[in-house]
Amino acid sequence: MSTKNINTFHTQRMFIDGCWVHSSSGDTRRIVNPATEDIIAVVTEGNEEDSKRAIEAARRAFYEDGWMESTARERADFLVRVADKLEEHAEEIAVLETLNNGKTMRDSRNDVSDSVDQFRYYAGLATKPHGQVYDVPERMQALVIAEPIGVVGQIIPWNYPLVMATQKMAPALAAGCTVVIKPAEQTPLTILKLFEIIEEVGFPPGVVNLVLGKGATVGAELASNASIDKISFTGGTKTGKSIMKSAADSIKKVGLELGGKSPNIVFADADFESALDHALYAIFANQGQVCSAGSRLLLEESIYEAFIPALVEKAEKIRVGPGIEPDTNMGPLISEQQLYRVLDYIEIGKNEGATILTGGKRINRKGYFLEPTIFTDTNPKMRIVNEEIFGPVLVIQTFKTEEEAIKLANGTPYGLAAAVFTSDAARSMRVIRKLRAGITWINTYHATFNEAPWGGYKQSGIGRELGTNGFTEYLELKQININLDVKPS
Ligand code: TXE
Repeated sequence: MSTKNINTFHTQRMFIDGCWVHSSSGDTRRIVNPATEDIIAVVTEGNEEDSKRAIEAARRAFYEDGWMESTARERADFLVRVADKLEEHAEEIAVLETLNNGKTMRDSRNDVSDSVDQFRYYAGLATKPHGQVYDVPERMQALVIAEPIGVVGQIIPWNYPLVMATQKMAPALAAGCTVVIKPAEQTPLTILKLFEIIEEVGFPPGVVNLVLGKGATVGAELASNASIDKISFTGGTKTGKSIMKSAADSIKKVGLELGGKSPNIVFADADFESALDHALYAIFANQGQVCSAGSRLLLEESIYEAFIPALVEKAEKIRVGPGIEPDTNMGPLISEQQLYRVLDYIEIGKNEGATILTGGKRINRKGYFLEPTIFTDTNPKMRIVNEEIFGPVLVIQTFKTEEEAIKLANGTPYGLAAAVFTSDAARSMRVIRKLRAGITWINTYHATFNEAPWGGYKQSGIGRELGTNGFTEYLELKQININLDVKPS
């Protein structure tokens, strides 16, 4: 929805080289509340030229203006101040997130709180010891020091507009990199608020830049421009592949957090009520628009008859409505386009011969609302079993043995997350160790912490975010070998 010069609203600008600017083209974009379909803001629509300007500013800030040589304590101070101001405006930002993205207020509040914590965590990490000292065979001393990678491009999706941005920005800035960040077209509002804070805190010009606009223009420029030293992307696997190809030309470092089709395995000996509640939370949290969503429920055959009616009954009690209303459990999908993408998958599932147990339809009201949907009678070859749907659609598979559960769980090209529900401790570890996934749970789902690394096996991505690994992703290692035998003559 890109338009020329709409005057209805004050057009929000982007932040390049320490200044709020309109795009060079004058284009604007309308931002929609997915719960009401109302236009809630108009923002400037950047393009390749604007991206190039931001990249040049970030390069100058890093190589010429001294950010490269800033001390860890200076950087930590900036990050702590961002955290404090974000916390001060937490409720206002959470409301904005819900209006722009559709998610429930509970989810938005959690996201803002995670963002605050990320700035504090990486502020702390910046000043901790980094580097190594080696004993080497000759009369030498070998040291390894860590240095910032340089100019970083970061591309953010629409499902977690603020928290995905801060989990990339905070470690990059703590490491001493400069940043050019692009939010998703649909969801720029909370990141715009974050940049007001960035401005107030007073980062030197060019250190942190925000370019708004399309993936195909702004995003593609970040991925291909040789002046970017690392590109970090969260989004769909198809887009991730194209970013990796573009990055290959300049051998820029690549971090990718992509899609998933994560299995949630429930054995017959699991605590019934807990497994039930988590199975629903795994798929319907954030409307199923979560990369780690438990979108495949793998049920041991012997509990199928008891589990399914209870699951359907609870799914039908989920209150779907605007996220801003306090008793809402599930909000709308992000856009009409995403709603139709998910509805298409529902048709595909029906045509493949799967049975809908509940849901399957758009809800008849304004906004992009969809009924919580559950499919059974599936087989591992079906597209709805293998492809990421990215909506509130659960697919059920059944198994008889532990080996069969593991085979089914590992049977897609993805490897982001997985969970096991059982009361047998040895089995839980035995199964988890065989699952090819980067984020796993035993008797819970979706619990995640800024302290631990986040990322996927197989086609779910490359590299890790969060924790200490999320920090080292923005560092280069340099070895320094010192000859100890040189003496003054
Ligand atoms: O994602 P895209 P879309 C999955 C999910 C969803 C599908 C499509 O399955 O149904 O992707 O959603 C930017 N060069 N996920 O089309 O395209 C884009 O502007 C550079 C999973 O919205 O991946 C946005 O900022 N950048 C996921 C970001 O990429 C490009 C979250 C994500 O958009 C680009 C979102 C290009 N050529 C979708 N094209 C997750 N892993 O959480 C687009 N972009």
